[in-house]
Amino acid sequence: MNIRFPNNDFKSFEAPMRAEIELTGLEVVQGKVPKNLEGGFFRLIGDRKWPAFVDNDVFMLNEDGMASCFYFKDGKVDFRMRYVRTPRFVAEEKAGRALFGHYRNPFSDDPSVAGLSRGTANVTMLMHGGKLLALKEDSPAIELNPFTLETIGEYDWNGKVTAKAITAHPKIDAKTGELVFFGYCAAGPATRDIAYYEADSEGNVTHEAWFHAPYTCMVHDIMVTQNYVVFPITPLRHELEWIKRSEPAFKWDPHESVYLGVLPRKGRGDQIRWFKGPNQCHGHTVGAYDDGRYIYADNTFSKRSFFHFFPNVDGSQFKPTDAMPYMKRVVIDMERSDNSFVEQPLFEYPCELPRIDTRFETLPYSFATMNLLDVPGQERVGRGFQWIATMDVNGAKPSKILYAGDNCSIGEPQFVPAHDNAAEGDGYIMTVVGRHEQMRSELLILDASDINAPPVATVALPFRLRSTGHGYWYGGRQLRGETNFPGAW
Ligand code: V55
Ligand code: FE
Repeated sequence: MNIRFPNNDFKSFEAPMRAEIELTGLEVVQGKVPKNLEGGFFRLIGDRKWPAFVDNDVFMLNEDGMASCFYFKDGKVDFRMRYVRTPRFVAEEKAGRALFGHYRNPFSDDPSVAGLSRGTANVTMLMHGGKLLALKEDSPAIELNPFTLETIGEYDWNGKVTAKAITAHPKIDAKTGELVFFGYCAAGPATRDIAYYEADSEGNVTHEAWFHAPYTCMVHDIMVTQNYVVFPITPLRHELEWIKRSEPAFKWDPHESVYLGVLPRKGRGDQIRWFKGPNQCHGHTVGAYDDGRYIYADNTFSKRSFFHFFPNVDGSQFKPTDAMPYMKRVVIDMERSDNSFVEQPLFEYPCELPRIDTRFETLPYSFATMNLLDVPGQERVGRGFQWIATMDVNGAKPSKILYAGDNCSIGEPQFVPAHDNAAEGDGYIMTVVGRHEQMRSELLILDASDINAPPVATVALPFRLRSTGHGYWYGGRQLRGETNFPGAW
């Protein structure tokens, strides 16, 4: 068989790497790596090992997960990158070709893999309860060794998690160290069932609740506060009939409403309250908190789905600019009886991949970072983002924007505190820059208070890393399972 990737986005800087890498002692080409940083900056990269056997694959969501990590100790940085051995990867490796077909469509698979998990483990890497998990919202979690990135296998919290799929965006309660997580399509492909779980700071599941969404859709992220969990139901709809008819598994519905399902933390499924709002698409959560009565939940929203390859349900055309996400604050008044919510704009430019200082997850916060999609007067080239920004969601400090440079892409910023007791936003930003002309990538360590200052350190890789979504810093004590609280080491 001739191994050949189609000539679409799988080319040039974004061509699949298909190679696993172990490189100790990365070159620091500028500045100095702070000595007290001990831990790992993990990024889960999608990287297809075998070309698709179906046409028009939604390549960007359907690539094999490649776990990567920059390991920090004593001012030195090592790098490791390994495929996640999902059941799917193992089966395809044995066959020497792709066996799984279209994104989220089990009917398009080779009959030899019927019933096997379709998960690609390509979205986020979570460290909680001493376990490193590679997550993808359509399948069970996969446990990895946090130091070698070797795959241990599927993880179901000692049999306590029966949902067939687990979100890639759990939240860790910064006050209690509890893990708040869920699965949608939890009873199987395209089901309306959502399962909500909490685990204590040791990783033991302490709560489970099930309920039905108003309609089946992609539920990519959640908003979690000290007292509430908010599930965003957004009209990127998902129907079993479409899958059976070999149509796209997801379609944008321009007429359906957004529902925000609010449960008290550790509440029962029948306690869910649905707040309803106008048609738009929920992206990622920034941060969220509550004061007992009001829930403040900051998110990105676009007029329609960010994923341009998912068509409108009625076949109607849409404007590409409608897919541009903007950051907004949703305010839910739990004492209001009409089940509506209000929204306030938070930032002027289109942006995605928002993050916060994770020591403030579920708590009142100010500092946020993100990638920008567009800055007036500049053109976006290539696949990756070209800017990162820092901002104060309360407007107390001016926002800052860093341009990665011509022919460069820049990844999701990750805040790392300067030390465990540092004030909110006092520390570093780690982000990977792709230098497309040189076909190489660099890890930038920036001063979080001034991302435009010369980097604290620039760590060079002698190869390129493909653009990816999410990256997470876990300190050394977290990696060793000694704590679940985020910190510098
Ligand atoms: C997202 C990413 C996915 C996916 C569903 O960013 C949603 C959103 C890379 O895979 O399967
Ligand atoms: Fe995401």
